[in-house]
Amino acid sequence: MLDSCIIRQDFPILHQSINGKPLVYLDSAASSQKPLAVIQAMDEYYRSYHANVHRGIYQLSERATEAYEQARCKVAQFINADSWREIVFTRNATEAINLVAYAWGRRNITAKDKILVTEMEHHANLVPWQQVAAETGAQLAYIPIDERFCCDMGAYDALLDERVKLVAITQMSNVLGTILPVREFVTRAHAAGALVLLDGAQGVPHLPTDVQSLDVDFLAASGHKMLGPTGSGFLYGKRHLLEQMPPFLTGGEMIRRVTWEGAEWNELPHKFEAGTPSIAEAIGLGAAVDYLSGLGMENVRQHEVELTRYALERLSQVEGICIYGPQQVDMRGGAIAFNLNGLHAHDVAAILDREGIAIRAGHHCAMPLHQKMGVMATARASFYVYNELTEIDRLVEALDTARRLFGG
Ligand code: C6P
Repeated sequence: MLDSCIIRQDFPILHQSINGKPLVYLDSAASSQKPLAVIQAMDEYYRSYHANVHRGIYQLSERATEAYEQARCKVAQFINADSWREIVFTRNATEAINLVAYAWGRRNITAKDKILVTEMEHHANLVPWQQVAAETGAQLAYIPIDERFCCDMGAYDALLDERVKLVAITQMSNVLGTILPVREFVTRAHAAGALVLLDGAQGVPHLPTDVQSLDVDFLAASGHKMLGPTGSGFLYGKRHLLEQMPPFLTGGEMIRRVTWEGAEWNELPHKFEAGTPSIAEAIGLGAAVDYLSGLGMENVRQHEVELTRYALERLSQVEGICIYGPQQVDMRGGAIAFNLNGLHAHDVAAILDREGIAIRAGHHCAMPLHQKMGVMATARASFYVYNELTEIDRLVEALDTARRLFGG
């Protein structure tokens, strides 16, 4: 495992008490905490070289432009994109998926076509496709999950026909923790002539991700879930696809030339970055990528495998608990949703908060999935590089307290 004692020194926010108890932060799937390296990179930008990018012929602007573009290269390298031109900065994964839905979906999907998504998608990778389907008349079909909380690949094959234009799937479920066999999805989709959009909001922060070996056509991710600042995210798209797509938003920055009659678009990726971008946030994301690369994504994954293994073992001993998601750690990541018999998930979260433990409760923006599971809400603990086994012990103790308090 990674030495979380050392790692925790880099995260100032973790060194505090909540309700008189040392904070245990188990909500990284919603948003991760930030290391000093990220905070300092953004601070340094604002203190020493803030200026707009791609515009000024003066030193501050040139320095800001260089740092902004360097961050893009770091992201490209992190996911092994073929070129930095394939990385478009966005505010988050949601915006990246909407970019594809607007600029590619509405252009390429017609009433004859089908879009496939899984039943475990976050609303961010579901509602945009419902909208595209509603506007174009295309059919939206769902790849079912089985009793192991994995995708039913036989059902996927049955749904895949020549009408399917897009398969939009998550890399890792934010509720079940399920890791999808992305390469298998892609091989079958491509054989059927469909493109694949991968929602990497939960996968990219926790799993080594290589877009070329996965051969996905688009990948969306959020910076704030991978140690970066809020307001940072990115879209990866294969260059030939991005080249063919019209812009999503229009205005300054994204043009090459404007006349009274019209405009010509800038080259990639600037064509998709209208207006002044989130410069500090991109620089912060670059620092986050450096931090994760320094740890090594294989080590990040291994650390979370150990945490998840221990958590599943300890949690399964809690009386009256129901855990949603695969049992085997090689098939899942460190987001564990559960319910305690007779207790509402919000009550569980509120009691844990009294013990200084932060978890999330609700439908986690996956309402159809919760409907399928027959529950309105779940409690969810999720881990990252700074979490330790002793924090799982604290979680289990607090759940026992919750059960006793409510007489469960
Ligand atoms: N899930 C969670 O607590 P944004 O909000 O754009 O940064 O990320 C959207 C998103 C997309 N896909 C998946 C699989 C996600 O988990 C998320 C965000 C958070 O689970 C907030 S709802």
